[in-house]
Amino acid sequence: MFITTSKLHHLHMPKTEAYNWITENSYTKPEKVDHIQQALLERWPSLHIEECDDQIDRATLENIHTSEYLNYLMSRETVLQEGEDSILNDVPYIALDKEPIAEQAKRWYYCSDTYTSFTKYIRKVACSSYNAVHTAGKYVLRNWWAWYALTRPPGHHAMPGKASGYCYLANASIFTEYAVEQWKRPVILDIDFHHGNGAQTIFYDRSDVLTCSIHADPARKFPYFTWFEDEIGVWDGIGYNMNICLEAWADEQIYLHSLDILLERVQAYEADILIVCLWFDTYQWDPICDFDLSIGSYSKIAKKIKEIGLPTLYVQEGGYDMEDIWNCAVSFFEEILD
Ligand code: Q9C
Ligand code: ZN
Repeated sequence: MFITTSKLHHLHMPKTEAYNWITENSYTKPEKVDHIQQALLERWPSLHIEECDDQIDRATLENIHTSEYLNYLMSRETVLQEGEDSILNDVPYIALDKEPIAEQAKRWYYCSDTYTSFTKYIRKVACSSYNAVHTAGKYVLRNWWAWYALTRPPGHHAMPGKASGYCYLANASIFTEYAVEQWKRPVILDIDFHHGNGAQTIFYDRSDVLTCSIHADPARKFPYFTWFEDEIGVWDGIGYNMNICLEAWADEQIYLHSLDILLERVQAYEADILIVCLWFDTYQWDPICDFDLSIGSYSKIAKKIKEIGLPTLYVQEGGYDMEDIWNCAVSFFEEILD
């Protein structure tokens, strides 16, 4: 297995986020990917790591994102100061169908929550994160069996015209669309603790991409509003979206059982490439999540995914425990590399 990383991710370091009027330190620390990279290299010293810059075709991004949103991301570099965060304290759900003229109101239009901060170099950083996914994905399209895009920021909550849940560009979805253009039949399997709502939204009316997610019940956790089990797709997409929502303290047994259900559907779909939105915020000590998986659970999850036997692109999403996150990663990839 091989890894791509986003060269520029240290340029994005939001300081704070807000939740219920409380301002906390941001959970999206750059160290988490650094630590994982270090741990994987210690375990497998000859691992090939490719660092990716921000050179990516705008047309590739525009397959998923709106042009006005991409312009907004780009203009942060001139509008924001070095080190400035633009976190919201509140999000008004009004007048959301048209870009406002006032600069200070635009963030309400281009961001849907109070945790996702725009920073000065966010365009560069998000493009470099996507480029790592794109570069890894292109190897997988050539039938390399596993590449891991160890990137930051994540992507699975990003919407065509909005940042959300620490995400700016819909990394996995942009690449999935690219794969469809290359005549592939992809599956997105999202095993982050939170629902993969970007991919569900983007591919909801389509049958040429299967989207599956196991996540915390949105009745309890982000992204809250929707993303329940009865959301199975619309029009051509009926039957091509599958959600499994779990209660708090869901343990290994419940989790593996849910994974079996999704993987059965993946197999029936006869995909030729698997895109896994991967992360370790399902870990029992994660500070913002409430599942009960242990370090050893990740080997078992990896084993099941590997048994599907498809060329697989692993895309990093969330994960906030700074003590054990690399142990979870090593446990997962030990099984993949075995
Ligand atoms: N007090 C990803 O895992 N909820 N995004 C924060 C903290 C936001 C998660 C509440 C969760 C966003 C990629
Ligand atoms: Zn998450």
